[in-house]
Amino acid sequence: MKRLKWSLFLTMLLLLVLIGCQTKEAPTATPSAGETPPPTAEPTEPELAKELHVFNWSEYIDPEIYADFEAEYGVHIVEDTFASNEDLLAKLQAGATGYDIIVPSDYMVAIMIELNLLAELDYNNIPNFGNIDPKFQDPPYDPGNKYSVPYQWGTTGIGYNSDEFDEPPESWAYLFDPETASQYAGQMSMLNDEREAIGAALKYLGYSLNTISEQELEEAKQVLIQQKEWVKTYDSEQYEDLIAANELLLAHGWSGDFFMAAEEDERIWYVIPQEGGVIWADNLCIPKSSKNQHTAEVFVNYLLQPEVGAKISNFTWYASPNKAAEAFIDAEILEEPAIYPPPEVLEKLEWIRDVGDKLPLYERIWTEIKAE
Ligand code: N2P
Repeated sequence: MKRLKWSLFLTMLLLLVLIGCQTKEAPTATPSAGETPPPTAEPTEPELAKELHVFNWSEYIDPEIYADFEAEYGVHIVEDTFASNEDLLAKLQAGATGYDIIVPSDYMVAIMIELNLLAELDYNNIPNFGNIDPKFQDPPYDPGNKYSVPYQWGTTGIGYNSDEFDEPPESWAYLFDPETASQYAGQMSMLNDEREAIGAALKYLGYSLNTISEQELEEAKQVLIQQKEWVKTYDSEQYEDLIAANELLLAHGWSGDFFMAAEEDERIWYVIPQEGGVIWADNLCIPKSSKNQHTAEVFVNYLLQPEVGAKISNFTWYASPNKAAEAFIDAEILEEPAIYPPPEVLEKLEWIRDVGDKLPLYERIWTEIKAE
């Protein structure tokens, strides 16, 4: 009898435990029922933040990825956008603390490391880092990838309305040479970006876009001031739409933005000037001020899955540093030489570098150009 009572008690206890389990919220760190778990290893720490704040360039991720991540992990993503590395830095330096993920370019990663603004990454939470092409690992701007994971890479050149050109505008002269550029007066735009705009003028003059020569920078300044007469707008976020709207014929801009717009309007195309342009890589970083470093790392690891990496490039039309993603990236993108340039073109491209204590020279020139 005693034994019967005891086993009845145990059965009740078991039932209670089972009921308790069912009413408890589904754990957020595991895929929901019915979904196939991602193929690669998952970080194991349990507690995830409810919300993650991403500070990104505009139109730089397929919004479905945020929704998919939320469905799988229960973490809602809030995105805010910036238009230049300098804007991003200014925001952080002004004390913006709410961001968990930011996307600075190469040279800006170096500056932010120097300024102690970035958190060191815990790679135990980012096992998918191994998917990154070794060519993009251990970059000079962040040796050992202590603070940054490459996100997308691309080039800076000239986008145009191909209906209006017999030949592609394959030279910076289309933007700067008085005889050529004046034909497009009021129909061209320049990136609203200090290093990019000054860099383009330096390239046109045959100089390095990282020059620290005051003489060369002064020449670049004169070229940009003269060009103001023909420039309709300095813009980094909608130049491709302005071509589509027939407001611009030429725009200084980033490769993928034009190709993305070309999906809707096939007149739009992009060319890397023969004098050479800029090659850049944007990176996922976690500001030191983030209170959700673990969740941010889980998100970075999520983005590094092959299919997710491909989904990013299939949306942005930028090249991926994720080697494992290539199997899922559209052939149209992988085979486009203006997105994945051949070696002889790559050779002519230059990275923007941190110019250290010469930066105020660039800043002063940019302010003077804009103030003219
Ligand atoms: C995306 C802008 C790409 C960022 N719209 C260039 N670093």
